[in-house]
Amino acid sequence: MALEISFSDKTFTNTSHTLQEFSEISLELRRDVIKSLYLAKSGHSGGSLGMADIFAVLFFGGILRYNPANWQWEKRDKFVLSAGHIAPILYATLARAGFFPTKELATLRKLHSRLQGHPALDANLPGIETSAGSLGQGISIALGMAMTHKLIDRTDQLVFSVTGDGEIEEGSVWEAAMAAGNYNLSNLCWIVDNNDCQIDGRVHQVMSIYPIADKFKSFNFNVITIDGHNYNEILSAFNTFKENAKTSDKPTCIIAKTYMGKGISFMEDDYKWHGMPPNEEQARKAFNELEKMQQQIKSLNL
Ligand SMILES: Cc1ncc(C[n+]2csc(CCOP(=O)(O)OP(=O)(O)O)c2C)c(N)n1
Repeated sequence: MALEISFSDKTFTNTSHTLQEFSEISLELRRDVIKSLYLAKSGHSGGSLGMADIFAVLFFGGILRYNPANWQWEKRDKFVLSAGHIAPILYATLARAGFFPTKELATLRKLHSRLQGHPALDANLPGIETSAGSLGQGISIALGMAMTHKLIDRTDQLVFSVTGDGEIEEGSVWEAAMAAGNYNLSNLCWIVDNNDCQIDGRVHQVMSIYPIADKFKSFNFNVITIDGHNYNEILSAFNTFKENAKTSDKPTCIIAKTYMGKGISFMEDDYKWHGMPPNEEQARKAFNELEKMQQQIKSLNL
């Protein structure tokens, strides 16, 4: 029987959640990623799945301030996905936050869809602050937003941006880092998805970016290293950043140790899943694994 894909219209609130709830939200996001990539027959599975736990906390843990009903609300915090290729996790998150109907997730990468393979500003998808995909550029745009909020408009708006660890092999990101430190942009939270995987190998083998923490410290950042799949550590890092934004004159870098493909056994920690969608058999396996995980989470009563 052919695999039938549908998207529930469930949305999640941006408030405090239990660990159990965060696990369930992340599972839903992972399911959405698998579904939309399976339907698209192309796209980036590994990084999207690996960042699901961080997106769950950032968008549904009361960290990022946004209003899906009026998404261009002028006091909103900004989120910029510099690693534009992991758009599937951003789209799933925005849909589950109520920015647009969840059924639109079925249109990923289709002609004329608002959900292009990389976020596209001219597609007019609510929640997309900038186009991205050319690695290294989004973080400089985020930097500009942080400068505007802190130095020109003098508002308390925060700017969050995700870069990959392969992405930080791009030279321009270090100019952004230097400027963020130099201009004391304490309202900037730079999240590095440190899965040590990129398009064609291990990051440390392609071109080492280590030690990452020392590099950011030398550019005047507060650096927090976390397990990017541990909800308590993710929450605590974001709360520390929010405190830093008020009391410190340094930007914050969260180095999130993650696993590419996290949650799907045959994709985990394998760079070959950087830019590959699941085929039918793999999608079935993935749904089974996520279902099993859902049952386990229910029984754990976290
Ligand atoms: C300027 C630029 N060069 C090359 C690419 C092609 N490219 C897309 S993703 C990628 C690897 C990025 O690795 P990482 O940031 O670690 O992302 P992950 O593999 O963890 O998803 C490359 C080289 C690009 N999009 N932009």
